[in-house]
Amino acid sequence: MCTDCGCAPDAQHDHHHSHDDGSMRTLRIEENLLAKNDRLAAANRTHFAAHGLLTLNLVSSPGSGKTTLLERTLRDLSGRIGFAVLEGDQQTSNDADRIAATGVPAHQINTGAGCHLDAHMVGHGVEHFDLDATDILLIENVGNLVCPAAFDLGEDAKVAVLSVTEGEDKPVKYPQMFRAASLMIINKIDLLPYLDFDVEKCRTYALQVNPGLEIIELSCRSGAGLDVWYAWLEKALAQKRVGR
Ligand SMILES: Nc1nc2c(ncn2[C@@H]2O[C@H](COP(=O)(O)OP(=O)(O)O)[C@@H](O)[C@H]2O)c(=O)[nH]1
Ligand SMILES: [Mg+2]
Repeated sequence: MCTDCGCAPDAQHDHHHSHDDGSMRTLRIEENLLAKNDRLAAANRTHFAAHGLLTLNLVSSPGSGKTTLLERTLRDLSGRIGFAVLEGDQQTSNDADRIAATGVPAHQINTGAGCHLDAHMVGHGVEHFDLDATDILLIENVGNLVCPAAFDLGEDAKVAVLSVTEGEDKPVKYPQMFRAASLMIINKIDLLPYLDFDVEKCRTYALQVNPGLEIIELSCRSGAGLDVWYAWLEKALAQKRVGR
């Protein structure tokens, strides 16, 4: 179990320790923590729905290109879609500064020792935005393929970003994250000629853990595939508007 955040333990871990009183107590605290988060996430979802927001939670390991993808997206689309961005990192406001440079409202949340954003942080984070002027709320989670999978923030969908420098086996090594995601973006495809990353194998692994997963290959550097990502965003926003 992750002692830092109390994220969902695996069944094997439970079994090994379920006879130990201390571990049972830890497990209960962890269940309470997740139940509390789920309640706050539900409140966020209601709040976001009242403002007609499409909310996406971007998750990945550090360095996959989440902030770069957001920068490109905002530069290309913010003329006709209202965005707001919440940035999660343990320390620094580097990413919020990068987003603010595009002219889009951005707010940084520093989690300190924490390895993920939670619904409470996000609920307060959006107090910095005019949600009536916002169509899409983008949340960049703390770089980590484990804990953010367990914490619902009230988003419509998780978008997992995997860069080709990370190896094609990550979806099967970190299945909870790729199971929780609706879309997987394979980023940095401009680097494919220099690597032995097998895109087809990556797709197969990802669909093995989540058969309904949508997959987009792109490069924030060359711009290849960005049109497909933009079309995905526009479609998700249109579906959200129909549901209003
Ligand atoms: N070659 C290449 N580098 C990229 C691409 N996207 C992002 N990067 C680089 O990857 C590094 C990490 O990007 P960043 O957006 O900070 O990742 P984050 O930690 O997921 O937010 C930076 O040096 C980016 O310039 C890409 O498509 N191709
Ligand atoms: Mg970042």
